[in-house]
Parts: sequence; C-alpha cells; structure tokens
Amino acid sequence: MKESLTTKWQAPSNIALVKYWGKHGVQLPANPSISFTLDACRTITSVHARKGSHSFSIRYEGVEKPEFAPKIKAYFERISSYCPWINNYYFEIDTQNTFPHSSGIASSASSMAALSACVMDFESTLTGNALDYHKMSFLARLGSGSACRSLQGEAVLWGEHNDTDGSSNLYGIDQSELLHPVFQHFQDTILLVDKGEKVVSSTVGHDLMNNHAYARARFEQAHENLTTLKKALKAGDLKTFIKITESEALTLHAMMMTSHPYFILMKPNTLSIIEEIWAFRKNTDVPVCFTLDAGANVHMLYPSEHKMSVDQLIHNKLAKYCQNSHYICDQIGTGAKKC
Ligand code: 2P0
Repeated sequence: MKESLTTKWQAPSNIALVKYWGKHGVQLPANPSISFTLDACRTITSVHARKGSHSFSIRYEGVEKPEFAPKIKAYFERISSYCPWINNYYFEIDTQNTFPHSSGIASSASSMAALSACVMDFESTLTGNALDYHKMSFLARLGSGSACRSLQGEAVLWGEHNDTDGSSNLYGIDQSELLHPVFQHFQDTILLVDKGEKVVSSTVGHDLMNNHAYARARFEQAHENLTTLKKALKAGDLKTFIKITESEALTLHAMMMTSHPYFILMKPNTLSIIEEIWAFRKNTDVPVCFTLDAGANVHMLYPSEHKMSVDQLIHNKLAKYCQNSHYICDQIGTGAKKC
C-alpha cells in the first residue's frame, strides 16, 4: 500500500441526443441514451489521497464546500465494494469548472466523471493494471447516471440496446467510430436563457417517470430513436439527425409537463429561440437544430462549416434572449484527460 497518491484529471460535460429520463435499482437507466461529449465545458479535479481511515474533504475553486459533501459521500459508499482499497485512504479533493458555476449547466456529469477518473488512476497505480475505462464509466454512473457518458469517445451510448453490440446498463461505450465526417468538430453553442439553479433535481425528475402514464411508450420510443439516430450518425444524414434530436428534446419536456407533479422548465425565451432556429433553418437550409437539458437553456447543434452564419444568427437575433446575452461556444470532444 502506498503512503500517498496524487493525481489530476479533467472530464467534460456531455449533451444527450436520445435522453436518459427514468431510472431504477442502483442507477440503472430505464432506456438507453446516447450523447455527444463536449470539450470546453469541463471539470478539473485533483485528488491527494493519504493513508488513514476513509473520509474526504471537498474544495471548489479553493474554498471548502460542505454542501457538495453528501453527493460525494454517497458516491464513495456506492463504489466502496468495487474499490475496497478506498477505505484505507483519506481523500483531499480540489475541483473547479471551466464553465461558470451558476450557468444552469449541470456539473454532475463532468464532476463525477473527473472524480472517477482520479479514483481509477489510483487503482491502476496500486494494482499495476492498465487504466480501465469501462470501470471508470461504471463508477461515474454510480455518482450520476449521465456522468458515465463523459469519459471516453466523441459519442457515448449507455444502456442495453438490441441494435448495439456490447451495450450495457452498467457503463457507457464509445461510439466514435459511428460518426460520419460531417460530425467532426460538430458545434454546440449553449444559449444561457436561465442561469439559475435547477427547478427540478435530477433525482426528482427521474422519479417522475415511475408510474408516468406514458412511461412505457416513451421507453420503447427511445430504443427506436436510438436505432434511427445511429443510422443517421453513420450516414451523415443531418435531416434525420435533426428530426430525432429535436423530437427527443421536446419529448423530455413533454414527459415533465405530463407527470405528477408537472413542470414547465422552458421559459418564454426558450420558445422564442426555438422559433428563430426553425425560421433560420427554413430560410437558409443551414442544418442547425436545438436540444434541451432538464432546464431552459438551449443547445444549438450544427456542423463547424456553418459556424460563421450561426454566429451571425446568435449575434443578430438570439443573444438578446440569453441572460446578460451570455452563451458558451463548445464543440464535440474526446473525453477525460489526465492533466
Ligand atoms: C441526459 N439528463 O440524458 C438527461 C436528459 C437531463 C436531461 O441525465 O440522478 O444528473 O445523477 O443519475 O444524470 C440528468 O440526470 O441524473 C440527465 P442522476 P443525471 O443527459
């Protein structure tokens, strides 16, 4: 056993195309999902582990954050049977995000992915085994479901899917080889309509799918959408990509509007942006589409060759719908990296 271990990793956020919404058991998804890995929106985490009884401290941008502790405590408890060695170490965790903390962008995916990368880096040092990315994703899932899609590959699929060999409810698998060149450097500009805290926590949100009147149909639809979307990703079929991606975003929100209790997470400016995107696409034939997370912010997805004209659209028409005209330019990335 080593006296102490130190490492530092960064992991990106991701944006789901086919959405994960509904879970059961210990972080098992009700349906398979697929996401693009992002690049600029990242969490950078350094961990120093020293021999001692297991506990941890957590700092965000150098400041102690006791409010982050319960989620990390639950994470360590969940992973301890898979990584029993953690019980012999005290962990000092220091973390920061490249995106503003209050931007309405969930950091659970990138933060749990970065922490899991650090844990697996230590495990590799202690055992002498190569880094195990499947186990990294497995551990990240136990911290936050979507985090398992933030470790390796430009597109990551999580959840058992009949049409995908090797797919698993336990971890995400790299689907980068699917991507047609049109998706290379694919852009994601995140329009920050509402930078506030999430109205519905993900735990509450996923719970809403239990006993939801349309749950069964929705879960089946996700399987079909995934099959169709994978074909579109392979063929570079942007028309189908747009159709499925936008429909998935609206379905996610429709599920929230038709649950009990019910929520509307879009804001009037979210709808205005969607209408502007549709009008722009119709008028210019630029293949830009939107997707949404469980909030009001809008992700605009488009090929990099159209960056200039989309920049103009944002500058001329969309920035005014964003809080303080704030938006984040991101693009598809490759996953977690050691710093
Ligand atoms: C997704 N979301 O696929 C979906 C779409 C939000 C909307 O996964 O409870 O933070 O930690 O497993 O991963 C947000 O839920 O939930 C999410 P937990 P998570 O990206």
